[in-house]
Amino acid sequence: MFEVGENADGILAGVLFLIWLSAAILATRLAWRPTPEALRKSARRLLRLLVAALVVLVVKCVAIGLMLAVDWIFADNRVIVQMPLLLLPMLAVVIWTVPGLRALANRDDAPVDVETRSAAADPRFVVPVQVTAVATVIGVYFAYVSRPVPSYLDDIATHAAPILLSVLVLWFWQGRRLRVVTATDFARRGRRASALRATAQAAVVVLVVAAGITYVAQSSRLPDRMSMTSHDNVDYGGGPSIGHGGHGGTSVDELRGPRTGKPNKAFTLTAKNATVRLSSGTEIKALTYNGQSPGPELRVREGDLVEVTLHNEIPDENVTIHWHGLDVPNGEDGVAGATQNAVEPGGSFTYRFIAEQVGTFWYHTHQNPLEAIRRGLFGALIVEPRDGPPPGERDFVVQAHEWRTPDDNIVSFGTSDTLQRQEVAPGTPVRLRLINTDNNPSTDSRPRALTVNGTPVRVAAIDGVDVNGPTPLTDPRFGLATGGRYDVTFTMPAGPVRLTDLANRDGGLVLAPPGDTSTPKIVDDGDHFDPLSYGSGGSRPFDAGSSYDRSFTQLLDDRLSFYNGGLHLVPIINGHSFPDTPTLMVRMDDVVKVRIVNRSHQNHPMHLHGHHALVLSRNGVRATGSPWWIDSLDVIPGEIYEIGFKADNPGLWMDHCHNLDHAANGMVMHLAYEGVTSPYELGRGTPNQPE
Ligand SMILES: [Cu+2]
Repeated sequence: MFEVGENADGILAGVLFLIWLSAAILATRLAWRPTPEALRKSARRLLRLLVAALVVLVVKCVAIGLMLAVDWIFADNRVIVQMPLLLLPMLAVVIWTVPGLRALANRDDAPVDVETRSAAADPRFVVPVQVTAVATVIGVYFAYVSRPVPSYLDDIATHAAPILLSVLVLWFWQGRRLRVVTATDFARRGRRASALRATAQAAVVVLVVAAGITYVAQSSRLPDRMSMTSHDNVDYGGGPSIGHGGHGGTSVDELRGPRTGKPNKAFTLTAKNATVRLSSGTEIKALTYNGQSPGPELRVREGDLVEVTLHNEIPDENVTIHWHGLDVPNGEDGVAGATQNAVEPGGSFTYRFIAEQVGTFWYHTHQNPLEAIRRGLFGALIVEPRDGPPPGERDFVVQAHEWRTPDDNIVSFGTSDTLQRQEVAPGTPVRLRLINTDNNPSTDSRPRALTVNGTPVRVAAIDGVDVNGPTPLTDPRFGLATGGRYDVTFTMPAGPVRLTDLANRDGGLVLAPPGDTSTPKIVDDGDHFDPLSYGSGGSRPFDAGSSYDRSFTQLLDDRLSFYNGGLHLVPIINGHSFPDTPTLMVRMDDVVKVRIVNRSHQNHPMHLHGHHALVLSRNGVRATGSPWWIDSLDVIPGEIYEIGFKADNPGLWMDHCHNLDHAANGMVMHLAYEGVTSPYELGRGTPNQPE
C-alpha cells in the first residue's frame, strides 16, 4: 500500500505541475486576449484547469492517505512540509482569482476595454495562479529530489523561501504588465521586441540552471581522503554523548584475533585473475580466490583457531576478505579503509580468528565490492559444530549468484547456470546451505526468490543461527536477502527434490535417489516463508517492550541527485549519503534498538558488521516465532523493522546496504564504539574503496 501511495504521489506531483503551469500561462495571457470571445474562452479554459487541479489534489490526498495508513512516518513530510506549501497558494487562488475569473468567463460580447484588461492583469488576480505553479515545481522537487527528513523545520524554510520570493518577483513583474496593458499606446507595442527579450531571458535562465547543475555535480565529488571516524553527524541514540575516537583511544589494530598459537585450520587464498567456465559453457573473465569462483569452501569446526593468509596477484585490483556474518574481532573484519589497508598487488595480509558461531557464512572482498564480488571474489565459510555435523548428513552449499556478461545477467548456483543433478539415497538427512551472494537485478533488486519442491522442508538456521522448533513447509517460497543465508533441511524422500532460483527456471539443483531421472515441477505460488512467526520457543534476551540504552532510527529514502559526480537515484539514510550519514555511537555493553524505516522505492538488505541483531517487530507486529537473529535483513519499501542487539564487540563497524549499487552510492554508515579509532583512510587518494 505504501508503494502504491508513494508512486502515485510522485506522478501526481508531476501532473499538478503540468496543470498549474498551463493555468499560469493562460492566466498571464488573459489580459492580452484580443476579442471578447477569445477572452471568454480563455477564462473558461482556465476555470476547467482549476477544477482538474482540484480533482488531482484530492487523488493526491488519497495517495498520501494510503501511506499514512501504513504509518505516520511514511508521509509525515507530506503533511508537514509539502501540502501546506501547495494548499496556501491554492487557497489564494480560490479567494482572489476564482471570483474575477468567473466574471470573465460569463462576460458578454462588449468590447474588451481598459477596465477589463486591468482586472485581468491585476497582480492580485494573476499572481496566486503563478505562485501556485511555482509551488508545484517545489512539489516536484520535494517528490524526487529533496525528500525531507525530521525535524522538517529547515525543510519548511528551504521549500517556502523560493515560493515567497516568487510572490515578490511576480507581483513586481505583473505590476509592470498591468501598466503596459492599460497604457494608451498598448495596441501599438511591437511583438518583435518582446519576443527578443523573452529569448534573452530564457537564455539567461538556461545558463544559470546549467551552471548550477555543473556546480552541484562537481561539489558532490567525494574528497580524495576521508576518515571513517571524523564525521560530524554523530547519533547517540538518546543515550549519553561519548567520545568518538580522538587521542588515547583504542585503535582497530589492537582489536585483532589471537596473534599467537598454532591454528587448527590454516588456509591460503590468493586473489588472481582467472577464466571461470559456467556449466552452460559460458566463460567469465573473473576475479577469483585461488583461480576459482566461488572461492575454495572454507570448512572449520566450532572453536577452531582459523588462519587465512591472503595474497594478491591481481595486477590492477586491491583486495581484502570480509567474513560475512561471522562476528570476528574488529581488526579481522576486512573492511578496506576502516579495519585495514586493502592488500595491493603483490601484498599479503593474515587473518586470525576463533570460529565461535556454528553455521553458514561466506567471505568476500570488501574493496571495490560492487565490481569485485560480482566478478567472483567470494566463497563459502562453513562452521560445523564442535562434535561434527549430524551423522550421515549431506550438505550442499548453494551460492546464488548473478554473473555479468556484456549482454546478459546469468543467474546461477555457483558456476551452475543449468540444471544440476546429485544422487542422494532416500532416508539421508540433507542440509541445503543457501547463500545469496548478490543483489538481484534480474528481479528488480527484490530478494532472491527460491523454491524447494518435492518434499516438505524446515528452515533450520537463518544467518548462521539455529531456528528453534522449525515446522515443515510445503512448497515454500523463500525471499533471501542479499548476503543472507538459510539452512534448509529435510530427510531425503523416495522421489526427487528440486531447488530453483525463480530468476532461472532452467537452472537449479535436483537431488534424486539413485536411478531416478525424474524432475519435480516448479511450484512458484507457494506460501512466502516469513521468519517473523516461524518456529517456536527459545529465549530472547530483549524484546520490543524492553528498555534500551540507545535507540536509533534509520530513515531510508532515495532521491534523484548527484553522488560523487554522477546523477543517480541516490539512497539516503536520515537524509544523507556517506560520508555525511550518521554514525551510531555506542558504549560497550549497551543494549541497542534500531528502527529501520524504508520510505524509498527500493529494497535495502541492511547488513550490520560484527553483530547479530534480534528482530523485535515488523510494522508494529511483534516477532512471535523462534528468536530471529539476523546479520542481513531485507527491508522492503513500506516496512518498518525494529531490531535489537547487544554492543559486545568493540570496534568501528560498517552498517550498510548489501545491494552493492546502493552502497557504492553512499548507503553506508557505521557503528562506532566509544574510544575506538582507526588509522586508515579511504578515498581516491588511498588504496581503500570499501564500497
Ligand atoms: Cu539498498
